[in-house]
Amino acid sequence: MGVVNVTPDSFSDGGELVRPQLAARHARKLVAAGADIVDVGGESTRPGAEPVTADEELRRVAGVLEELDGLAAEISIDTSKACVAEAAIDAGATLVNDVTGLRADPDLAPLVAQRDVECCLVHMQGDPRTMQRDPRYADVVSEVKSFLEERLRFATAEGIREERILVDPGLGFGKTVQHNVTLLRRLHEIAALGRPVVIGASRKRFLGDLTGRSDPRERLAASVTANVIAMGRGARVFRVHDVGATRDALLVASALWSHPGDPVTHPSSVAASV
Ligand code: HH2
Repeated sequence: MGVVNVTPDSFSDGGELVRPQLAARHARKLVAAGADIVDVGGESTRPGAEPVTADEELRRVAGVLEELDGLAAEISIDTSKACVAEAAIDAGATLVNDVTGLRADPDLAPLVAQRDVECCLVHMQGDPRTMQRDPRYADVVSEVKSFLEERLRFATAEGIREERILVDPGLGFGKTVQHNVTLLRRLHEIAALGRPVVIGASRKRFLGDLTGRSDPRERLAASVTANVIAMGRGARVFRVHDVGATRDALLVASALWSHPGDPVTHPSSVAASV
């Protein structure tokens, strides 16, 4: 899944793609580089971001979606607003990526159900304005897993077919570095929910903290590594800014890890067997 942020303030690429033609060209490049899905977003959810109005968000994404008519990839709309999702679905989007896990807008779940599109349920503690102020968990993995289980029950009760639902532990959404690391280490517990796991590690701040790289654009190796390890632990969709490098790494890693259950998947087992 390649990221197309049509926002002036996204943390790693804000302001680059505010013109629809530029955003659409970028989306086509991501598809040429191997993206199966492009995720179009008109509202930044970076820590501290201010919410945007529905009109403004619609205005940002509508032009891009129009330009993407006939794209050879699935279109995902990164929104928590039903009116934005509806316009995107009308324009050809088949996946609604909601970082609030269908909690922000009561009209969104019925829309997804009625239009029979896919949706991604993301875990977030708090909201983007406040989520990085001292997030706390007794056990981050079991709490994220219980949240996603509850959201899955909610979504299916709203009439969304289970096979249409993806889940995402929400790296960076109300999590410290250690919370993100623990989630990635124990991602197989989230994968045990039985729905495809989406992972959004690309260029995120915890990778900067682990590597000392303050510029998000210098976090490519860190991002690719996180995605490869996440794949070994059950992730199936990788939301990334750098599609080509990620694709190559995932292809090579999956060729070498031809048996997902193989103990060699886990570096600790490699160390133990050497
Ligand atoms: N992360 C961001 C936005 N949308 N969606 C999913 N499913 N998972 C994520 O981890 C995720 C997401 C934040 O990253 P980005 O879009 O690059 O930045 P911004 O929110 O500043 O636009």
